[in-house]
Amino acid sequence: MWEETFKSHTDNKPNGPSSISLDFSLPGVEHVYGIPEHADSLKLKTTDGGDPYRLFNLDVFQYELFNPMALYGAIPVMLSHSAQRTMGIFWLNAAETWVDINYVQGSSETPQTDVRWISESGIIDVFIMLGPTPTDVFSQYASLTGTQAFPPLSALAYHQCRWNYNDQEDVAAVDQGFDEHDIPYDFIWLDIEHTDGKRYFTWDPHKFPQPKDMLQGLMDKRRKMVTIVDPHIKVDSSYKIHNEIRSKGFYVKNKDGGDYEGWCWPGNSGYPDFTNPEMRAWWASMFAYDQYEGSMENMYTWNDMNEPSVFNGPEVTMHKDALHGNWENRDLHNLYGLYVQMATAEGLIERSGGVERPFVLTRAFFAGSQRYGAVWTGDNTAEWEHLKISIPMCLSLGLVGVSFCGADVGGFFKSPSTELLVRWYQTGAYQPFFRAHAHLDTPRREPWLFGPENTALIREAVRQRYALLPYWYQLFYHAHHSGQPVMRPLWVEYPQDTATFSMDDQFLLGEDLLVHPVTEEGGRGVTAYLPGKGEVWFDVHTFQKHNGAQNLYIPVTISSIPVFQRGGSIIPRKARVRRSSSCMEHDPYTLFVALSPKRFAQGELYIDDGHTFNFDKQKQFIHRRLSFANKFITPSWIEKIVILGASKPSKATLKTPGEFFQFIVCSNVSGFHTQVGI
Ligand code: NBV
Repeated sequence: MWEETFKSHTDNKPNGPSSISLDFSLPGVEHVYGIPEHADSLKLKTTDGGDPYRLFNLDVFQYELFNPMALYGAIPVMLSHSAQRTMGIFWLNAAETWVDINYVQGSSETPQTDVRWISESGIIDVFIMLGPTPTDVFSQYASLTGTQAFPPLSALAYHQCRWNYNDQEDVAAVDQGFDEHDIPYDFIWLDIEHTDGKRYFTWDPHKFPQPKDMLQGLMDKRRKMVTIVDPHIKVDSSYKIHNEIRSKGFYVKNKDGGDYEGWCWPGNSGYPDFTNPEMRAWWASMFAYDQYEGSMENMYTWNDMNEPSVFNGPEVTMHKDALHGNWENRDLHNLYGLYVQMATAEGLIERSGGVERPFVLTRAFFAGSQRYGAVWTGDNTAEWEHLKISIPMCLSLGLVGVSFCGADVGGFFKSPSTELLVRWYQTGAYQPFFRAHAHLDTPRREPWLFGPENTALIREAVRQRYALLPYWYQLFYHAHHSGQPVMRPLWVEYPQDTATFSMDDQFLLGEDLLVHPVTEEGGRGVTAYLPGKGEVWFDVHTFQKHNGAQNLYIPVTISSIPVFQRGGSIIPRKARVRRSSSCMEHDPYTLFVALSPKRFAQGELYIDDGHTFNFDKQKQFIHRRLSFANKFITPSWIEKIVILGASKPSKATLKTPGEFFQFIVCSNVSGFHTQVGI
């Protein structure tokens, strides 16, 4: 009587029907967040009278917005926040899970939130993170599941993707296009069509006959490539990867003990059992340069379809009674994608002898996926509402450990209007993972195809990203080190300010930059909330100063990206934007010192080689605290440094030993005096 039938398949639930559940009451709480992945507001909604939020990794075609339906990833972690305390609940269960939320009036007029967790199988294994501050919750959760992998610096730059770049000539032409239009980019991506008949780890012999020449061409310009490697493997006895997996018994099995097979891009496919450590070790070894033919050091990886997607399976995924060793898919479904990315990242590390940091993008994820790379929000649509939802979707992920998140810039399905495309670049330039992507059936949309004015607007957005890379890198260093999110809701930094608790049209990068992108069609202005009573914020473009704790109306034009720097902070930038981030490696830094009302500022500078593990293993890095203290003002300044004995014009750098980096600020920007600050 408990059987479920899908088409010709019957799930007879050999272990019988089961489910587990637990209720939580959160007195004093009116705001809960997290449990990604859902295309919904940052503050989770009451589910009273509707469906609960569902956590079950699925390949969803054209997902709907403001909906608790399941998407590609699942992180069963909820945060609650009030002016008194931040707290977290980590429901460690990878089976299909549902979460009900009810905002109620508790006893004696105290607000209360009731939460019910229900999972189909497994045990109750719950961690309560007691905070009390947001920072505490982040580090408590990081102590359980690990922190964000520290990406190579270049992965924080701009990525150019589409389904598909057709052949080597196409790749060369797009690469050239960026140079001709003076737009920097670091990675060009190849989707499934680059393979020989959707056999991953191979190349189409006609379209990509010389992959190493292509990669070398990119390397000469200090650029990189990503190729897609999906986990469904073509059942084909002339395909080495399939033969090895089959002969080693590494495929997921069906309940009768045979290899589980399903329909996907290559046709009939097997699904490697990534939960098996031996399988993962073997998969990792396939990324060795002599195994993955045509690969080189500047080639990285994209794992798609790892929910896993099974076209003819129930809800386009794996049957729940498929077997991973003794475990049914039912018990660990939401973990499959994490293990795919884990094995792939291991492969990229191993191929370099453990020296280089990997970069792997995944669509499916679970708690802990942050340790293996980046996540994107899947197949969105070229519509304004999808641009808007990218903000709460990435904020929600950041709150539960996944800082390296982004949405397809421009929208995957359909074609964006030029205005939407420009606004999407402007927003994406200030989100952690910055990649343009488009569906196979959409017209081409490289940044120079919309007339010189729009090319200039996109160029400017991308250049702003490049100039700020030192700050992005520093934020990722912290996410890696202590689990603090890179992209933050305002309440994380202003936990007492109830006005910020539901905001999700603006966000902070670290604690010092506030971004309110324009996401409205025909937008003439945005109202940004600048938090912090007694604080000041500087418009990063005009240097105009504004007081905190106010709603500020900012008139905008199509070129505006409203961004503010907190008074009291120092932000490192690089002023010379070049072809790619690695071309900027040895360029000098410019420090933007935004003074607090007390004429004080502090910040940091983090520098390492940008791509190896030496920062960790050999402690090879520079990390300096910077401070500007205006305790004493002198009208004098250092006007000139005279170097005696130099034979040609020389560059002078002021260096001092010790903890503090000393610098000179000479600026006539409003609010600053020309002065020496040490
Ligand atoms: O590999 C093709 C696409 C890819 O471009 C997209 O980013 C993924 O989310 N993939 C899904 C499969 C086809 C989707 C219709």
